[in-house]
Amino acid sequence: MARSFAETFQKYAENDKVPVSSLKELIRSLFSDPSEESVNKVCECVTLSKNGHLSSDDFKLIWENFIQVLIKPVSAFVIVDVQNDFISGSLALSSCPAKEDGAEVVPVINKLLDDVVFDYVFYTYDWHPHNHISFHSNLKTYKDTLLRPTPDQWESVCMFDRVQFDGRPPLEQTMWPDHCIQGSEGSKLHKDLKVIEGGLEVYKGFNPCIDSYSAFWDNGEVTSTGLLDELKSRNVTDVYVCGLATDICVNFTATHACKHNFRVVLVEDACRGVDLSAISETKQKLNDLGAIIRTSDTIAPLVKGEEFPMELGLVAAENFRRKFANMST
Ligand code: VGL
Ligand code: ZN
Repeated sequence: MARSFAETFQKYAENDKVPVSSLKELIRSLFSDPSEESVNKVCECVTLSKNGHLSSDDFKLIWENFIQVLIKPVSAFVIVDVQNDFISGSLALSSCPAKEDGAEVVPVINKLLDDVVFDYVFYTYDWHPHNHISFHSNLKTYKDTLLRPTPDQWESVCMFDRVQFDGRPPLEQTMWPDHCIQGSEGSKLHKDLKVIEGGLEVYKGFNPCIDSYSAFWDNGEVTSTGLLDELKSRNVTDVYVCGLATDICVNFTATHACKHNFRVVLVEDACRGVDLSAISETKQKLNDLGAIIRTSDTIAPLVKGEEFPMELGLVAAENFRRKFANMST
């Protein structure tokens, strides 16, 4: 496909205007295996439901705010919680129901860091104070804020049980073993994980009173970690998510990335999780939110803007519509 505005405009314009039917043809040619329904959807979004012909200015807007996103995406690789405690420590995934080995993500992530030029790389840390509310060992301290079970029943709560704490908002909380205590050996990244120069760090779960599975927001969606601002200020369009655990922190992080309208790719072989059915539910839900699930050997052409999956095209098109919706009236 032509990679400049002038060339593309010339190719599709008739008398200095691009017929919407030709734009549709362009859209159809961009994507691999597009359904007519998605082509129409993309077309409606970027033409703001205009019919007939697009002026050079109309087409330039589409070029700069839609086609450019596809061919020059700005990527962030978000490596979630590849910390010792989830691999060999107190919350090792190998002792969780799915019996997965968290260490297996390390060579996969390292190879991606070697082979693929992401614009930005983020390393997230689960980063709890010793008095964190998610630790079963601290339940006595927080028992008076229990809603379910009642405070007098706190001693019957077992490790991995789900309880509910009062708060704004009231929140469900799984009781975990002590893990990822700030500065401890268990909180360190796996020793073989490649830490690249210029990599950015994100800390979460540092407030003793609220857990934070997502690298964007705490579980009450009240306090931000700063990741969203870091991505926005760098004009990131595409977020690649991997790490531990697929069905918990990777799940919440990727979900928030979708909800903040990033184009999201879950790198599935660079993730390991807690529970097999929760892992497959996570993938289904992310797919429903417009994310794509890919293996690490298929990432490079996406990052380079050489392959355009329709699902990500639809997200870019919706973002276009949101940005310029007021211009159609
Ligand atoms: C996580 C449980 C508790 C995770 C963090 O990183 O997936 N899981 N805290
Ligand atoms: Zn945690």
